Amino acid sequence: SGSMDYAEEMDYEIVGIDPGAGIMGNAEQMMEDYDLDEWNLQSSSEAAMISSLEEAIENEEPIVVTGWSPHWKFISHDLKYLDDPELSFGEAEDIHTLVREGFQDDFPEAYEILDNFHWTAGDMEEIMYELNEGVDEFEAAQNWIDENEDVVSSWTEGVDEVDGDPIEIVHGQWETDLSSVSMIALVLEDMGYDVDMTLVEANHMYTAIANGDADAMIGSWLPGTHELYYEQVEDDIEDLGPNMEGEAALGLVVPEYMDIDSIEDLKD
Ligand code: PBE
Repeated sequence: SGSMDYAEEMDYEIVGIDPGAGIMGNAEQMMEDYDLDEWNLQSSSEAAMISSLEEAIENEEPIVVTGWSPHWKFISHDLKYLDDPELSFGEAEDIHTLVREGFQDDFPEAYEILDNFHWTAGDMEEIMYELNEGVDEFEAAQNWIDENEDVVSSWTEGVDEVDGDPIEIVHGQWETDLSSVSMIALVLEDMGYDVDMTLVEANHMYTAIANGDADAMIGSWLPGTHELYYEQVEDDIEDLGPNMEGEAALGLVVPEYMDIDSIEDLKD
């Protein structure tokens, strides 16, 4: 069959990202759910996944990657998610803001801003798109802030400025996180905070906040992607709820020109 040819052309390889990412756990579950015994999930990084994807597109070759939204790859390329009838990758998700216990007492103004912080996938993609164009993350984030003063002031209105208080935000290496964290760091710095952004592995974002080593994270993908990480620290953190609602998604992503529509089609 056609999909069998694809499988051989792809060496039965699904191109993943960093091993600690939640989506890699979903992808392993997916391989069990669909009995894809012959397939391998190749771990790499977001950057390596993107270059494999772009190389395949260049040559109109088949490729299957672990992909997610919001992400600029859907703006720059004609891509589709494969249907996932077993819901191995879950359904549409929210992205939550989490803070450490005691953060509100120590930094009430920052707490209020983070509690108010709420935006859309379209907003995040505006920053991501510029990152992809080679714009520095802080410049891209500042451009978004300048164009969305009304949104930003709805988070900061009535909140007092502070004088250099230090805040540490932990984040993952994905461009999704880089875009949002650069933006919120600039907003908090404009309010007088001294913000430190620390890049860590996905599970360490959660433990850092639970043990008080870090103050906040704004990239908690729930209820599915980070479920295991979240459950382990749930009682030791404060969840400020979604900063983006129902617009985050993940799954297997392929170029539009591929003649398959469902993960089940990889099985043949
Ligand atoms: N992601 C992007 C991350 C969360 C944000 C979907 C690649 C993951 O843990 O899988």
